[in-house]
Amino acid sequence: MGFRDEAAGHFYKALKLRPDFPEAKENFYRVANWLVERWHFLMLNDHGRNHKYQLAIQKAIEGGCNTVLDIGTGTGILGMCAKMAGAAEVYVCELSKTMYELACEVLSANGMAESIQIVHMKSVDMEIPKDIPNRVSLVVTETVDAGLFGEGIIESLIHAWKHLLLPPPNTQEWLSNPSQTGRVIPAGATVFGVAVQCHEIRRHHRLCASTVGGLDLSPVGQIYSPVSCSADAEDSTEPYTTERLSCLHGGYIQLTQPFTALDIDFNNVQELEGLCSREMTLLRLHVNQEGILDALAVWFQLHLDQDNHLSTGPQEDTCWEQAIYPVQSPFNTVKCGDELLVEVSSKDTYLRLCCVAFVRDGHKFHLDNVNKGPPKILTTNSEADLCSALAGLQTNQEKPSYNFLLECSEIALLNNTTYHNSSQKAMSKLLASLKSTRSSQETDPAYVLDVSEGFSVLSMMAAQLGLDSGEDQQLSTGLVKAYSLVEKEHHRTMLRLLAKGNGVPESTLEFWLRQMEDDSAVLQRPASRKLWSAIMMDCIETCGLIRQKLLEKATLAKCLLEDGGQIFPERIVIHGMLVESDTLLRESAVQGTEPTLGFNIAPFINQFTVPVHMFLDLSNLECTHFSEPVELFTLDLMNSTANYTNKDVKLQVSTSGNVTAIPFWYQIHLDSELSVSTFSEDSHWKQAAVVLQQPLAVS
Ligand code: 44T
Repeated sequence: MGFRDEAAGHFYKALKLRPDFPEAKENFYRVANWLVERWHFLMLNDHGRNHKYQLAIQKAIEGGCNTVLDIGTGTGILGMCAKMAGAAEVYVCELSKTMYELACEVLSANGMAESIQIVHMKSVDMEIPKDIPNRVSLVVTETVDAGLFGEGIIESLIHAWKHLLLPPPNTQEWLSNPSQTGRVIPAGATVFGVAVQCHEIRRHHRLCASTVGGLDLSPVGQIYSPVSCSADAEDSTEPYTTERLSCLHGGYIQLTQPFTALDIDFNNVQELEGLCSREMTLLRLHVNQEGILDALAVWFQLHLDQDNHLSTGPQEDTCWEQAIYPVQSPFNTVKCGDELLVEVSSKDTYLRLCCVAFVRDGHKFHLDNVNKGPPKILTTNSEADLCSALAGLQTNQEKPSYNFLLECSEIALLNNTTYHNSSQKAMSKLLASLKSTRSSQETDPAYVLDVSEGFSVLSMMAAQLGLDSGEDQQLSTGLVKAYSLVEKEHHRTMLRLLAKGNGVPESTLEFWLRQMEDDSAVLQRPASRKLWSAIMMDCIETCGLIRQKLLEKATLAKCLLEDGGQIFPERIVIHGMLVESDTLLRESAVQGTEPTLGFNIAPFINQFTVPVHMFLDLSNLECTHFSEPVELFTLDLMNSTANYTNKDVKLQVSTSGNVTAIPFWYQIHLDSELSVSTFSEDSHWKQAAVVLQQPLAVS
């Protein structure tokens, strides 16, 4: 519900009461991941970056800036740099409660609690003299994300120039008092971009297959990801995701030369204001490589001062990710010699890059802009939208066109053909076996329940299988009656459209409300003496962890199965291996015993170390393997009463070195023959890893 601090507090208490209680531990880790984002560790471990900021700050203070405000201080590091460099007055502000409290501890531990004044607020709410006594001569800040402006640096700096900073040199105010000038570190930035083809990006933002598990997907129309490049100012959606391009599975191909998208001077308030008010600029890019236009990738150079620069480029050896602006237009094959038209704008918090058209042989082809004009996107629970979509279904219009917004992970799920095709096979085997054991007079359909927590078409797939195998066509419901717990109204609409388009009668699929208070009530098919023929569960979360309460649910599900009925999957085998990975270490804790830029920070932020990493892409993790993958554990969903407390696994070490982590993933056994891995080419699941508290030397 968003009450993260409170949640963390309660889980922490629970953990204090019973340190080995696994649910409390897991929940605490999950919130700790939000409270202190993992990039804090990356940044503090990035000595190159820390050192350049330190040099720039020292130089500014030696050059006469002696009052300093650090906006978004995090652990307090830049503020402490300023104090050490000799600034007379240092103020720091931080809007996150957890980070503010952490910074207070760090300042005390470094003996600067008295000499640095810290406020828990957003810089744009600060006033003089309420929050700081006077205007300052230097603002330092690293409130930049992969897309540069996403943390609100433009708004913060406009406000700072108007209310918190001394005037810049060569202005009216300055002329009246030339000894007092203000400036900002970083002084400015240059933003670069490149158009790329990248399958890994594509499969998270657009549908790549026309059928999955035997279902024709075309009846749902266009599917879009929420990451949209619309240049509309009112649009508040995030226009980009982030990726480390150099680490993307399958790599990427540049379709253009890298180009400069924007140059911005943070010391020029008119320029900052101009950025927010001005219309977009149109860039023309020359395509020099034929390919599929999947995204624009964006990075930047941060000019701390004239001598010190930081780059977040894909070639750079840093912790930075690049901003990815996916191109979602259905027409997206570009050829050498084409010209791409890209709109660059920044009216709200975000820098937006939008591929609007390409020019080929003198003809201009517009790339569909998702958020402009019709067709309409169905994303909300708006009754009106849904009614009109369904009404469109009833009439025999030629080809009604709908747009649906799905999460990136939901799109990747639909693109996971292996998973759906295997599930279809497993289901069809079960239906065949049920049919052979049932008496011929029996007319009841097979009852199939899909308890997936997110979007799922498995119920539809089962319903369609019922039709295919049903020679007995007078049965209006087919041989399968499917129930889905899919909750979101637009998901349901999509399933209804799929049903209609795939010839599945409406009565064959039913939706159920998930009842919050009582799980057991959900699973009990009301008013029926019959039991479930199949219960389908999505056991693994996209992040790579097993769903909470999985075995409890499986136990319950088992009791509600008819004779010969089945839970899908029947079994999950957890695989893992021993590795050494510096990347994982750098993301989990401040490393080494050396103080960070001479400051004592590590012990404080490291309290938020979480030993389990989620959302990993193992196929691209830089690491040394010390063993083959081995089976660690089996969860038997058809016999969930087995005892799962502890197990030792012996494995053979293949190389000498220090084991620092154990990545793990799952083989999902749908039945005794069919299985899919969560660590495969088209997996929509990410992987996870346990990072050891101490490296383990092996030989
Ligand atoms: N992410 C970069 C770092 N704040 C962004 O609460 C870098 C992205 C990144 N406080 C991969 C790697 C990396 N007033 O604690 C945060 C935040 C705070 C403010 C007061 C304000 N106006 C603001 C704005 C932000 O500043 C801190 C840092 S901001 C984010 C840094 C390794 N992908």
